[in-house]
Amino acid sequence: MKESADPPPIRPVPQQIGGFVHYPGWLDAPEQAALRDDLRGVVAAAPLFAPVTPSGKAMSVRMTSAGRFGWVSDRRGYRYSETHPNGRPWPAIPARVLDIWQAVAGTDRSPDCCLINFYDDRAKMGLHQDRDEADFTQPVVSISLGDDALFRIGATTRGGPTQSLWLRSGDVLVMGGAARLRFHGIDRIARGTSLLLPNGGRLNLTLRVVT
Ligand code: MD3
Ligand code: FE
Repeated sequence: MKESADPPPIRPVPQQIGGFVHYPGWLDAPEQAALRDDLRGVVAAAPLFAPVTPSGKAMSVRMTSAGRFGWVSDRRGYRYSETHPNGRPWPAIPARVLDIWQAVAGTDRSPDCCLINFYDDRAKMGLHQDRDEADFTQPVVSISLGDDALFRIGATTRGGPTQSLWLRSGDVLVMGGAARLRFHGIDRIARGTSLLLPNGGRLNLTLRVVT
């Protein structure tokens, strides 16, 4: 017998937080599972790698990308690259991911980079700005899957006041306007808060227009 179709998702009311737009639970459980399965295909084609900072330290987050450009870091520096460290082009951004961008980004342009960050329960990302893209009027869209993460948002200058927000599986966050250049980072992951990823941890997708 055919399984019954998933009911249509109920989309959350967006929450404005410091110029960011947060959609808690934008993706329902079946959508999260479908996205996780799409990402298994991406990671099979472009394996997660542990980036090294220009100073030679290993980052605790593992990464890969989809789309024309991926983000890489090694002793030569941080940059966008059209190839994985293994020399091959990145796989395409899954259609389901592009649909989310279409629904929330509010721009006619399409993302040309989908960075995939994987956090185990010890991984974190220090406060930084995203400023390697050519056009800061284009928003960045983040999609969270798996364990909860404590996200910290600062000012547009280092050392300003910060505020914190938990990002949960299925949440979507849109950074546009002046918020596009705010410092941000991940302080910690709350182990065991989601069953989406069988071995735990968190996947974050960030969609960007690079050129
Ligand atoms: C605010 N990733 O990959 S997503 C990154 O959860 C990054 O993996 C974090 O910061 C993560 O660069 C945070 C939320 C996010 C992403 C991009 C932003 C916030 C942002 C760009 C500008 C301002
Ligand atoms: Fe960032």
